[in-house]
Amino acid sequence: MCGIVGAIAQRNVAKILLEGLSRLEYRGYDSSGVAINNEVGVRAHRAVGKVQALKDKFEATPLDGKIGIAHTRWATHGKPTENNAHPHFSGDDLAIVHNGIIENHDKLRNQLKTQGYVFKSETDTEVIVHLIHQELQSEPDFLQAVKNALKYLEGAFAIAVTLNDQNHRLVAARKGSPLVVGIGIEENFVASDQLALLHVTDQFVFLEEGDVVEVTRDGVTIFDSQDVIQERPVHVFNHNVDATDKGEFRHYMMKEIYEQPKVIAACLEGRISENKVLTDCFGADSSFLKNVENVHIVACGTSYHAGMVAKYWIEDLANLPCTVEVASEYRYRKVAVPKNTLFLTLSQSGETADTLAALRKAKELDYLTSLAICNVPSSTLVRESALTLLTNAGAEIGVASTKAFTTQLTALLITAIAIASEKGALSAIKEAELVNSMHSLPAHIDEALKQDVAIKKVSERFANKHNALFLGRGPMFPIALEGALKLKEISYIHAEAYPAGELKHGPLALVDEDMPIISIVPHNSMLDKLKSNLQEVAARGGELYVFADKDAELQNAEGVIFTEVLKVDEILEPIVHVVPLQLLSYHVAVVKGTDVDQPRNLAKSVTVE
Ligand code: HGA
Repeated sequence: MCGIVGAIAQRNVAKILLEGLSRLEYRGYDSSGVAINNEVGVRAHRAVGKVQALKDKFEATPLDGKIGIAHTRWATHGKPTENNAHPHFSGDDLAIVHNGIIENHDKLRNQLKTQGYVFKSETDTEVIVHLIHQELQSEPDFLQAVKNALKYLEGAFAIAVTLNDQNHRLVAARKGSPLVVGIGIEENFVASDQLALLHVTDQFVFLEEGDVVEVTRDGVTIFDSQDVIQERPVHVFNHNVDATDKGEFRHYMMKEIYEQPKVIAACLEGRISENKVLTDCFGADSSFLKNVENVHIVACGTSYHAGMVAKYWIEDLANLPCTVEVASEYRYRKVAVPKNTLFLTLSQSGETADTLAALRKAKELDYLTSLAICNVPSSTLVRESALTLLTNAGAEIGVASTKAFTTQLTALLITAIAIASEKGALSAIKEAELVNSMHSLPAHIDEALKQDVAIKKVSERFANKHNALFLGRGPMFPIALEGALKLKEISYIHAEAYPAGELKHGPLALVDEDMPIISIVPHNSMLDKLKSNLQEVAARGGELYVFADKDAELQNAEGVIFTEVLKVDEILEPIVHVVPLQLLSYHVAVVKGTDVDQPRNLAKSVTVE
């Protein structure tokens, strides 16, 4: 989603801002812009499309100055046009960039219009800059004028603002959208996430809800939601230099698919011994594991699919009822909370707006405790949850989530086993068996990746397809959902997933020779049932793509395009068998020539509702 970068330095900030925007590209956006202040005034460039288009403008007409703000926009209010791209201005001197949605923008726009303000864009953002301008008419202090204006805003925002006769400071604020401060040497920065600033600093302060910050070259002053000055801890980011580098790979997505053995090992590290889950991985107080009687999982998108797999594990291993719900639904309904229910959220970024809102709602309800399974230690979700299990996947840049998903599954399996064990639902022998299996996960994924070439070949058959149907049973049904989501996200093929048993209740009507049906057929107790479902498809001329192990004896079945997958313990099947589907969607997207890492209309960290 939208990305913000702001900088104040003793050197020209143009390059810093443009590099920051490039580093935010992974979040998904449709246009970008920069405003830079100097003695002459504020000048801006804005461009639709890639950041490169903005860089081209800088090439043609360089801007320079020692303070500036920059933005990648993912349009929510108003089309992705140059006119709607940020920064937005009030008068000639006051500039703003904004991430979020101002919910009462209509009302504010009408009020401002009656006071003579002329709007140049269709964005909700423009009301903020005019409100600040209006405050400046009676409040000469820039910082105070921003604080005053924020009081009128409803909704979510992170903003950075500059005023040209105040070039010694920029003002930024956050409420509902992420913002970090980067601390440099005689230069300081703000950005939507720390990745945007790793080229200039490794020291960060994470702003809290309601914070307003004044950033000068020499320091940073943070005011909390009560307008009290706060010292917040400085975190040193121990980043992996490779995180924003594609290495030998053509796309981040492929790099991240191939990182899975390594990051799953990192996710398991310190969480399991030879034959047990180490319950202190949830923090000092793991008493919830014994006391939990129900689990509510709330998440969005791919994380929601991970939650759906976990439901099978939690009910099967721990014999506890578990519900899984998308956060945007959960947050707006009346929820009945049974006694001793664990509230479990899943989010790669930990900044997903709906998931955060769901957590805040849950904290008002009578839950046992809240646990976040998340990839970003400094995220709002982690900071606001009582307990955390980090997935340790490292920075995920590709919009289509891959390694974040398989590490979430790994963390969820750890959680399910820990609960089952502490509740006495799992014998020590069974726990040892499961944990032993988990130790072989990285090696299994390595093995699964060896099918890359075969899957690439299969993908060529999808070049002219417009639809696809994924089928799965049991915990492989959410994996079918995830396979369909991956395919639609990056190749724009309309894809749906069904529990295989639902086929004849509707989707069978779609099956003809143009409809590819993709099915992962693990060698488990559902094999024979699934084989019957596949017969139903074959009988209607559907093109069947089957991913199964040798023993499933489907390699020579009529009308079947067979890809062999590894035979693994049943509990690991969802984690291992999603890999061929990730590879399939990747190669189909490459065949179709789409933008794999930044698919159209999508954003990585969904920080707006
Ligand atoms: N509402 C603003 C900013 C959108 C945003 O934050 N997207 O992530 C706009 O539409 O310009």
